[in-house]
Amino acid sequence: MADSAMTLSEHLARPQSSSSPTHKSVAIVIERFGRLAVEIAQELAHAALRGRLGTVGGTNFTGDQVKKMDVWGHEVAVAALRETGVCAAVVSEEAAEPVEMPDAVGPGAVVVCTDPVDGSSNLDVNGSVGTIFGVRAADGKTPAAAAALGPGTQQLAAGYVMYGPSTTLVYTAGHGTHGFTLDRASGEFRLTHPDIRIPRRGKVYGINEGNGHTWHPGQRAFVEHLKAQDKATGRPYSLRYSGAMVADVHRTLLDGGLFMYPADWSDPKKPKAKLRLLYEVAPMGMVVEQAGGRASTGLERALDVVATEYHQRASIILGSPDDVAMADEFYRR
Ligand code: AFP
Repeated sequence: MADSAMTLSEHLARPQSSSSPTHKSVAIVIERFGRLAVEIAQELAHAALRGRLGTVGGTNFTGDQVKKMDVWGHEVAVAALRETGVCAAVVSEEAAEPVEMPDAVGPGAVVVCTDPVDGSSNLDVNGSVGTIFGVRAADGKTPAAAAALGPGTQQLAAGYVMYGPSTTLVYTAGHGTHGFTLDRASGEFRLTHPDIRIPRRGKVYGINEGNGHTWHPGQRAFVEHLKAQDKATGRPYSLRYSGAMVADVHRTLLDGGLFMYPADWSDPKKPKAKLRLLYEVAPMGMVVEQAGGRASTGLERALDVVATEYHQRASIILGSPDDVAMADEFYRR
């Protein structure tokens, strides 16, 4: 990486970006996520030394075990977004109700949906975790968070940070998907992956196959198809799964293939998804689409799923466009 590579702040200030108040707010929020990521990366690196691993005891309102880093991540993320002065509400994985920020009003105000520390079951084993965010325009109504409800197509921007061997920030504001790597010496994110284009087809699929018995028949048949041997069509695909959506989506974005978390169809009248629509499925769907990929639930485009609740769940099949199209075909059979 050249030291001269563009910084995240420079990239966000490019002249081709719109100069409307809302777009300025989007740039402020993404830039703030960059600075927050430096803080989170530092804390993750020292969590074992500072007694920050493990659970706080008990589960959150969605029934997940709450890790100490989840709580800490939520608090620093909310404080950081409040400080921007442009964020009117935050929908966070760790709070049952959105956090309203009435001081941020005006034409450029935005609403942010985030999972500050996603994949937290990886924390205690020093695996990769991430931060995911989606940004929407506040519509001036009260409560401001209600602007987060609606389809994912309403997102102005989305992105994630991956805390792995290096800290990587990937974002889209609707003009392609761009990746930055943290230069730890200067604390700056520098552009290392400009205008990411996902391969049309991949050779890898990522899914929690232990849940196979609960899947929709089309999903089961599709995974069997990926595992079948056929040299001409590049099968079998290899399986890679980390347990942290950010790490699995990042690999898929760069190398192609699929990341999938299908719903549990044990009761076909009430399919139950696991991942959260507002701060997992919709942001990642936008990032992948802006890189030329596709994101589907198997039954519809993921970005068309309308959120009616803040912590709504949705299934996801995202990745290389030809691979996702093939998955959709299996669901239609
Ligand atoms: P946690 O933050 O509770 O670890 O959940 C992570 C996650 O929402 C997503 O990042 C992973 O892809 C997915 O769950 C992993 O779920 P399984 O452990 O059920 O495979």
